[in-house]
Amino acid sequence: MSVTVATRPFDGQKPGTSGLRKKVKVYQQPHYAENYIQSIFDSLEGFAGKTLVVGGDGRFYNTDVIQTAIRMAAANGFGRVIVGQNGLLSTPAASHVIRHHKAYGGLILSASHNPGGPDGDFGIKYNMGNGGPAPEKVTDAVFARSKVITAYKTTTTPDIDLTRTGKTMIEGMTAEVIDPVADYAQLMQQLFDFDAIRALFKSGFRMKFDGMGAITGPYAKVILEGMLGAPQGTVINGTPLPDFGGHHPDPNLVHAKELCDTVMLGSDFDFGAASDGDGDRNLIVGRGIYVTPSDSLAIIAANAACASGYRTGIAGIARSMPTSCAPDRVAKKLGIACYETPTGWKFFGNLLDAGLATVCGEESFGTGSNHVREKDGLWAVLMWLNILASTRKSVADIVTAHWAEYGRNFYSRHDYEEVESESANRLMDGLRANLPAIKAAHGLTTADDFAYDDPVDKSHTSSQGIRLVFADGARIIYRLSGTGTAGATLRVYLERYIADPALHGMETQAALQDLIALSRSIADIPGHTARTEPTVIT
Ligand code: VG1
Ligand code: CO
Repeated sequence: MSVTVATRPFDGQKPGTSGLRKKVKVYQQPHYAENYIQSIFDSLEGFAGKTLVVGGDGRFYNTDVIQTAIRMAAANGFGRVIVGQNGLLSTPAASHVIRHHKAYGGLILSASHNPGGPDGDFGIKYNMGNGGPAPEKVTDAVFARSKVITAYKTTTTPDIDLTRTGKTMIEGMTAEVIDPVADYAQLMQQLFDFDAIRALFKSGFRMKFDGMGAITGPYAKVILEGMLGAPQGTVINGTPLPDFGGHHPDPNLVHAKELCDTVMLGSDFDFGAASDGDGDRNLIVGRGIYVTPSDSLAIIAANAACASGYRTGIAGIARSMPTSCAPDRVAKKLGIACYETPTGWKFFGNLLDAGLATVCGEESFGTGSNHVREKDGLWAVLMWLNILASTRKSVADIVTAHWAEYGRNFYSRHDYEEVESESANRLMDGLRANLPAIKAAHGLTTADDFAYDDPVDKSHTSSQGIRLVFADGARIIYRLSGTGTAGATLRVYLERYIADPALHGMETQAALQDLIALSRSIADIPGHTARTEPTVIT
């Protein structure tokens, strides 16, 4: 039976960079998830009888909210819900399922790289019929609705069985449980030369893939060990666990240290990769080398034609503003455009839909293409495998040859996590107020607060990060994170371009030393945050 439940608004249901992320404890308050889901449905039109995709990264509280979402979809008039078996769907797989099954949209339950478990984080994100994150006009409407909501619709039906694939009827709506991997694996097979990659593994090539106890394990096992013939055991931490086995599922040098140490410092493996909580990020390492996500995007763009799905070339590249300018150099050489967008995958959707960009990326370990409308961790890994299989070169050789051809953009991000929100805001306000003085004092070519005009829908987005650009092209960028759930995180992005190959072997932090010192003094980071060192350096 459908019922209407009276409720009262919660404060702060404002979606951030990627959906509404809060502590699990916040989400566990009665009506909290329901209010937010109803606010989403109330902000949409014309979905009666249509299909909604629902899935998540398997973290604690995932299946509870999935059952709630299914009941609410039925009561709100959707005709069908497609849900991943056991409530699982990686973010890129969910994006593909939405597109493949021509769904109206989808709910993705994840807090991505944030830790999980009863004391961890949870999140809900709405994706549109193109498979991509809802644009700001939709997320703004959802937030506005959440402030005035008085009731939500649900049903009194029991939980459905998520453990078996098949169909169940709920109040006239079909709930269809599907294999979360099958559609996605098939898509990957269309994009990449699986025969060439199989031959690479046959020749003795060895890799490790770290699923970090999160969603990508089942996908990696089916594709790498199953379809591509990588040895059993290639995938480590491959079972999705509610608390990610205690891992912080953020694939970077700090949180994927074991993998990095094994592959980069050892001699047994040619290639290493990892993915995050919801499967949209990727880390790429080779023997003796770590590939920055910005370089990875540039290298993928330069070599995309190795893969069958991209053989005819790419139409354009898009990168988020703080991502290094390495991809711009590739775009220039290819004679195609490189778009600079604000942080967050939602800004790539229009460029991909309009065919202006084919590959996109962010410095935060996110890379992807027009095959879905999310960043895609395994896609990047398969693209690298395809490049390695076609060229039969090592990761280090590919990267150093790329630098020799284009020059090297030394790049690092310094995060100051969980600083007091007020101090972080004061720091940013201080920078904003002093931009002309900072520009004059350091002879900068640009000192501004980044704003973006979408070339497709003409929407305008402001306050996307303070940009300081030096005469030689070096950059310091300051942003506050929009995905955290405790205090504020100040992100400082540092970049310097060096053309001379004789200097490309320098250690990154050493190459950026003076910029690092300037980043701290210009913004008075110690004064505002009482921190002298960042908490995480990537
Ligand atoms: C971070 C990254 C951003 C990414 C976002 C979502 O956002 O910087 O590039 O798109 O996370 O990624 P912020 O606002 O904290 O800097 V995911 O994999 O957490 O969905
Ligand atoms: Co993610």
